[in-house]
Amino acid sequence: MLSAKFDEYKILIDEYINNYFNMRKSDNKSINAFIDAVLYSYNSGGKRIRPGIMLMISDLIEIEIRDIMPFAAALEMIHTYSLIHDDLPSMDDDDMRRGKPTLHIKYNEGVAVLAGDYLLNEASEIILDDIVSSANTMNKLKAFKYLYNSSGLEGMLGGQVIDIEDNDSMSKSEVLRMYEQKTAQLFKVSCVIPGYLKGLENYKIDKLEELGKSIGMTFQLIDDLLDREEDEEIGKTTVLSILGLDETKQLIDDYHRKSKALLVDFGFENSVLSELINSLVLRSI
Ligand code: GRG
Repeated sequence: MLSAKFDEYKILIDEYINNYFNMRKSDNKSINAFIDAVLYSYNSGGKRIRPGIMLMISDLIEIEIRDIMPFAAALEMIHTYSLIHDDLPSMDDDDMRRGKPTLHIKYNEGVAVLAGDYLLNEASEIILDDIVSSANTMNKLKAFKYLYNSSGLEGMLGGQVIDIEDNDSMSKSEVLRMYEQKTAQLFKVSCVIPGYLKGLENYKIDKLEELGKSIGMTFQLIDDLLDREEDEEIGKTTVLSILGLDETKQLIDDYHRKSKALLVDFGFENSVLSELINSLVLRSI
């Protein structure tokens, strides 16, 4: 069980995003119905791990909540868009997510495609609105660039491009690279953006990036362990199918140890972030 502090972060994020989208409603019924569809997807039970980590690190290095919130919201918007598009018939073709009908099932494919586009668009607008009206412009622009680089071809989107290819013949390093792009890159964003906003030196940014990678890889490898039977049935190539159970567990252990060592480096070992990393490994959240 995570401490109540994580729930407080979740509540902050959810209030902020719901408020943001509700403010976008107008006197146009179709637009309002579309925003409700986006909110259906957003409010369908996500864990908010990525923005949660961002807020935890911000607290630890003393970033004001009002400065980090647009970035935390943008990150969760991009994550939500990726899940909506990933569920589409042309991608993973999933009817259910988080125990509820996916957006294209509840509404239709057109709404789901546009909802993903809209979330990606809004993620940049929410940050730009903040940048034009606040100080610390250069650090915020660096953070903005990092977010979009991470969600694009060199990050999540590129990982998805590789994943939808016929990937039967992938080597261990190729699958790990694909995981790093598709999953770990957004965890790097969670860790690195507070560092940019604080104006930390490059070597500390690099360490935060390593921390994000270790958390993200741990998260994805455990996801593979949990989905093992299902993936075997459909013959999906994963790290497990390439490395086998023992080596995958060893890899999880290595990444977990690495993230704990990095937490010690930063003096974050007795934090809610440390609890979160442990509970990811135990999958108790
Ligand atoms: C469509 C450009 C594009 C990319 C999609 C992230 C992704 C790429 C697809 C999602 C499918 C998937 C299994 C990704 C691996 C990462 C993962 C396990 C995502 C689910 O993250 P959680 O558990 O989701 O944090 P919740 O439901 O808690 O928000």
